[in-house]
Amino acid sequence: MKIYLTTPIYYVNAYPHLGHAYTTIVVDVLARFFKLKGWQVFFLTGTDEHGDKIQKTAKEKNKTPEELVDEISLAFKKTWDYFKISYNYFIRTTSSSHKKVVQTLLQKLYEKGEFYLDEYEGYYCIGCERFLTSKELDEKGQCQDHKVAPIYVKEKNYFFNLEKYRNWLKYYLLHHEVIYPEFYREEVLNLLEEELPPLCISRPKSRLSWGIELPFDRDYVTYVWFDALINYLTGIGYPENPKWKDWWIEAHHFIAKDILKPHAVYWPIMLKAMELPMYKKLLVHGYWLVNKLKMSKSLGNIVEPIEISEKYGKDQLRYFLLREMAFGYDAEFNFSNFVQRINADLANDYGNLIYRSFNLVEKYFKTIPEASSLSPLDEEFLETVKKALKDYEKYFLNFQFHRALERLWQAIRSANVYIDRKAPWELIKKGAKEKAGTVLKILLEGIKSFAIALYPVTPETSQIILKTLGINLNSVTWDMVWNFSLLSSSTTISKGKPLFPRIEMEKLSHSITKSSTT
Ligand code: ME8
Repeated sequence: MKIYLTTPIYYVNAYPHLGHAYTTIVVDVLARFFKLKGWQVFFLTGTDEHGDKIQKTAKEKNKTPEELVDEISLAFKKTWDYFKISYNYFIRTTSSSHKKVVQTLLQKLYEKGEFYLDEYEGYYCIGCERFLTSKELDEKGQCQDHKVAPIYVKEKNYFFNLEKYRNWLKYYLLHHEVIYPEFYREEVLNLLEEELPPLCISRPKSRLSWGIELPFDRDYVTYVWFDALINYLTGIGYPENPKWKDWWIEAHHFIAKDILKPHAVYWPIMLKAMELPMYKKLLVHGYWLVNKLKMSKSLGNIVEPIEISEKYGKDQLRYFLLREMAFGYDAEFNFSNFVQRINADLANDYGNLIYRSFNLVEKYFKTIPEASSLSPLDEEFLETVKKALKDYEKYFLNFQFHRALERLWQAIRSANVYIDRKAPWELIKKGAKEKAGTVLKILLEGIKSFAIALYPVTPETSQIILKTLGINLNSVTWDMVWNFSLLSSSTTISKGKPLFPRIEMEKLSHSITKSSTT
């Protein structure tokens, strides 16, 4: 089995914030999950480096566009490397390989007669890097996402007739489950009820020089979205690498709802016009909000992902992001939610289970005990864990991460109930050491299954847990979650330090910063 996973390529006009980290972490979690399941994974991320927005920011910062894009692209790469994001390739749209692909495809479309020259006037939002329709403006006539009035632009440009493909796209989306969650598909189908305005695919060099030159008219550069979307093809070696198509038909694009239209309307139509197959899925999540407003560089209410991870842990942040946001919907980021989740789920439920199980084994057995015959309560507990793991897997395959984690936590909590009901420390006091050993062996097997299942979400702590249990991460596969007689009795257990220390409320200092722009 193969899967091709992509994040958006992020604009390099500002440093990465928690919103970017969320999409990238979600894709990383899935890449790790599918690899555990033995799938071949190609994971692409990168930076979007052309366009008005970049040229404008460079000017404001007294830098050349080249200086700005090199600096911020590196900051994105460093951030993903800090989070040990398992991407296969980091694409930059200023690379010569990407420029070549864009120009080849533009030439092809031009020769097919897909572009025409026309005079255009309209309202352009630099934040969105696209013309907005009147319906997309708020009551003050401003862009709803960026809260600024779009600028009026009138110029001669090349256009692409989207309308020609509207009925094809409508039919395609109605008959294929491409967009998830479903309500975004509905949103796109609604959009397709009305005539699509032509897409302006060029910018005159006299106004914008920072872009890829149109191969058929050197007075123009390519519209940044036309350039950016093509990264998904360049990233898998299109057209030279013969394997590109095998990956392409398995393409899963992860985005937030801000860029639904370019991905669900422009991109499918571009592919159709280029006579290339459609991608497989578009997975759309909501916004991280701060006080009900979208976290964004333009609004200056951003949370720094590295800063928060340095303070509270990378796995803690990954868990929080995946557990707190219902994929598709908006979620509010605030420190009280963050601390509550970490303390309740990670420190109390999961961390305590591990610490006390390891502690009891270290104290009374030193090595992993053997299980003797299982009681109905032991069997029942293992059954609970198996069922939760089945659901966890199912929810993961449906991209419902918060549900998956919620379900797994039911099993983690029942492990805590099981240990309390069985009270192995009492059994030892009563001289029933063999029975106590069985309980602890079952618990350690359960913990092993939790650690494997959670490896995609909390890779660093899972690795520590599995190492303590004598399992080498490189040999781990998803199927091991079902095996409850996996652990070797020759493994010596040492309890180590608590993996998820409680966060004390009074120590809390929050890091919502004013602005992330350079
Ligand atoms: O749009 N909540 O780049 P971009 C959740 N270059 N996710 C968020 C977020 C928030 N508050 N803020 C940002 C672009 N994101 C184009 C994409 S792709 C061919 C070109 C994430 O830097 C989310 O993934 O504005 C969103 O779609 C993306 O960052 C936008 O990043």
